[in-house]
Amino acid sequence: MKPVVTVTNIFSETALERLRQRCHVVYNDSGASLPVAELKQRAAESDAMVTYLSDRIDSEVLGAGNKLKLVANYGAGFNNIDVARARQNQIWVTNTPGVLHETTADLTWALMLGIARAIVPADRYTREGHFTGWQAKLFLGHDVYGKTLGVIGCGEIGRAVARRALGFDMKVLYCQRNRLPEEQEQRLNAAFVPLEQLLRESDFVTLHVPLTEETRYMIRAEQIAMMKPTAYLINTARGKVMDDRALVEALKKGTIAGAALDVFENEPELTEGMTELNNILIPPHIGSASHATREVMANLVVDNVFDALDGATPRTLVPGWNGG
Ligand code: 8YV
Repeated sequence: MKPVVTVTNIFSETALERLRQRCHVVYNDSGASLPVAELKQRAAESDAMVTYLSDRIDSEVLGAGNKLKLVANYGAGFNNIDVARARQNQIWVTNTPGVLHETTADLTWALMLGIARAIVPADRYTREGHFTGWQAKLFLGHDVYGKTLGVIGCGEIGRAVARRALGFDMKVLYCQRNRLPEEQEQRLNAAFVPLEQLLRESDFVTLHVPLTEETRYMIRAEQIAMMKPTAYLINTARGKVMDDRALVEALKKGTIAGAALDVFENEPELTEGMTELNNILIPPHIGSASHATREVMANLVVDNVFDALDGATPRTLVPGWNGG
């Protein structure tokens, strides 16, 4: 009998084809997330599950997984999964590190440039037929080149963002729990500073921490108030790292110049007042959404599934699973 693999949301066709050669695949291609009862049912009947950030794989779901060997999350973040419980139940948990950081860094830069140069409102202005001739003060923005970039969380994605700043001749500040090795700091020309200093001195503050108990709501009204009135805040990490209501208030009052969020505190819901603001960009969580990256992510997910079905340790276990 073929092992059963549930894929809970839209997946790559080529990766699905690979899975189907060895497994019986139960595929939810509806575009909507599975309700909890269905996740439990799928956990009970599957040998492996391919899951997404929108699936809450909690102790109840994991508890139902009698023969479940692996939860393979499609994404670098895995805050949707109760990893401690999975480990207790001897269910492997994997994510997709090492393959989406460059694409997410590209999006972060698109957002920085887009918000600083008012690309979206300027585009709308032209489309709506308001462009009647060149004007010296039309959509004046702020420079990115030569400014100070503050990177909060200098893991793979944060470092890829910082590396791009070299080409923009920016001063880079970073903060995180542990300092980077000196050689990496030098290569990025980045200075390790306390959070407060980073917030006070940066023109662009960009968030790249995972969502953990330590980082939950690390950016609130108090932290936003430390930023320069001309500064921009970018979040391509996780919504709950920030208090979005405090951000909306700050943008209304002009405490900071603008923000760009690819992720939201109560995703997919938006915080009240957000869509009325002109100084915010709000794409729908597309950090890793390039054709090539999504293919590589999906194939890494399948590699992990095959590892587990072969009885080997999956190649990209999440850090917390084996105590790392
Ligand atoms: C994923 C992400 O596409 O990698 C992550 O953590 O947020 C995205 O790249 C998303 O998690 C879908 O599961």
